[in-house]
Amino acid sequence: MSPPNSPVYGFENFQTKNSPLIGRNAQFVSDINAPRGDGEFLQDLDLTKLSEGYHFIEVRAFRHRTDGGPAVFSRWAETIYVDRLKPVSSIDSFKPFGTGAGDNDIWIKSNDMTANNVHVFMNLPANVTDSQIMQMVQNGQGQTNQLDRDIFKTGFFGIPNGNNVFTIVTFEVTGNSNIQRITGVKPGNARGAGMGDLNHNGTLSPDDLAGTNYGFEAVLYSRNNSFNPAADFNADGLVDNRDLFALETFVQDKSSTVKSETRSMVLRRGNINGEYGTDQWDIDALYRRIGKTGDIWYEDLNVDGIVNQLDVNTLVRQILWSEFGDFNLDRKIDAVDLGILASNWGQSNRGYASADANGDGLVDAVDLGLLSTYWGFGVASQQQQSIYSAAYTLGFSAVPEPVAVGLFGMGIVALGQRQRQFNRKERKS
Ligand SMILES: [Ca+2]
Ligand SMILES: [Ca+2]
Ligand SMILES: [Ca+2]
Ligand SMILES: [Ca+2]
Repeated sequence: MSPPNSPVYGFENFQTKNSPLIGRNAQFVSDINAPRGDGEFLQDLDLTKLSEGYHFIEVRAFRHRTDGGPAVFSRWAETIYVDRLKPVSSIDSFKPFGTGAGDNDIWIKSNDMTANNVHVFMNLPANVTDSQIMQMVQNGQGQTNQLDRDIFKTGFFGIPNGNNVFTIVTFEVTGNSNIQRITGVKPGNARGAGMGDLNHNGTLSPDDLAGTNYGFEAVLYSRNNSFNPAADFNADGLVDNRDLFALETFVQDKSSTVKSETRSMVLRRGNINGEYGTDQWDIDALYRRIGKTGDIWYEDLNVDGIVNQLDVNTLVRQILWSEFGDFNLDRKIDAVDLGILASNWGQSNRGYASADANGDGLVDAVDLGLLSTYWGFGVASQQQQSIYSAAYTLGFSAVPEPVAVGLFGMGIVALGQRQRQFNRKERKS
């Protein structure tokens, strides 16, 4: 250990390579007669142990000296900038100014204090690319002012009430930059009624939903080429079916016109084949498109990136408010649907309206199984009847024997009741 007054106090020797021109003897003491090195000194540094930002390296080079006098050395110092990570910023606070609703200064904090320039944008659509954002920065848009070492500030007029998206572009002295999209930002002082009030005028009315160039439907069908914070219910910076379905839940306690406008909008989203509203033929079309790749925006109803049975489930349940086996889409599974199944029993090339519930074109035990699983769906309890009783009511001639056998096979019909049906068949024939 060197004493504090030593010129090497606090310094370490080079470890990676230490090859002075004046070599060292067997006692590891500098010796003018020892073999010479090449004069190179190298030291690997573990910069992961250093924080982001500026650090200082100082090197002291000592001249060989044989008379025991004071050390002769020269000093070389260099500033280094450790830049392992992208510069990360966060929203520090909103500070209302003036009296306008939603007029706020936004303070942005450079988390590691390495930022030397910050730009910020409000509610950019998700489809705006990083390179487009960098071009906007190049054009001088979104510039903030540095208020303190780690605080950058700018102001926005009329920030809407909703799940706003703030896109922060942070630069550090090395020129490194970072683009962050912060979603679900709700300043305390905001403009409008919030979710669903897309024009931020304080009320959720049908014009906020459809038939306008700013309503929910316009934003939804822009496929994220436009954005509105009052439409982003799940606060992910996107406006898609997840928000559409959340909107429908949200409006259930709103006016009947708002509810019916929303219902119409949800139904329109299920119009897979683009014809005649949303009906059984859209279920057929979606079944045929299972596994589709490429542009699947229309078919990927549950927005999970693939087209599969889950999208049909979404169409039948979330969009049509129905269940598998409701072949006439009256939101009830009852004797009418059983009659449709019975009259198509054993047929092929059938669609949903003709009792093919699972999309394989066949009307068979699988479809009967689905119908019986959801039997009584949407039917008030006092009006419910058992599936066998419905079959009986239909008259056995209307229920082909294989259907009845299918029902028996599933254990739905008791033996005595089956006997009655056979008797009925005999009477009729
Ligand atoms: Ca969303
Ligand atoms: Ca899907
Ligand atoms: Ca029905
Ligand atoms: Ca089928």
